[in-house]
Amino acid sequence: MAKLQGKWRLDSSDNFDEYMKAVGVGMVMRKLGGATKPNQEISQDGDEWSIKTLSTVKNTEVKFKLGEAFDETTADGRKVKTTITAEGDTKLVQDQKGDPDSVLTRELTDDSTMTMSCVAKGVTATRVYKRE
Ligand code: DKA
Repeated sequence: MAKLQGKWRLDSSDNFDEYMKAVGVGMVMRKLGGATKPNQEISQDGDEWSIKTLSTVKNTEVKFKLGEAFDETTADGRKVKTTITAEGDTKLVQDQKGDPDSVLTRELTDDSTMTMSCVAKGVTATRVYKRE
């Protein structure tokens, strides 16, 4: 059982507007994206994983097996080819190939904290989630 499983709520966010600009999100969506505090629900059933992200902007869900590429549509509508891998039982790395490429990393930094980094075009946003 991966330790990242469970329900998380955004607690703080740094440089997310710059990240959204880097991936091409327009101004109106950036305002909405910057204001909302998403919930994430991470679950695992055997080798089937799911990450649901619920926010006032859009609800998304990715269902995947570790290491197997799948088609993802991001909350802002980009179509990307995504592969998610685990590092130990405390880190998930979501590698999105698209225009542009981006990597979203979720890491358990203590029992009640998941730190997410969003990287594209050399720009990094850091988003801290707390366990609900
Ligand atoms: C998160 O889940 C952020 C994931 C990146 C989303 C891409 C841009 C969304 C624009 C509304 O905390």
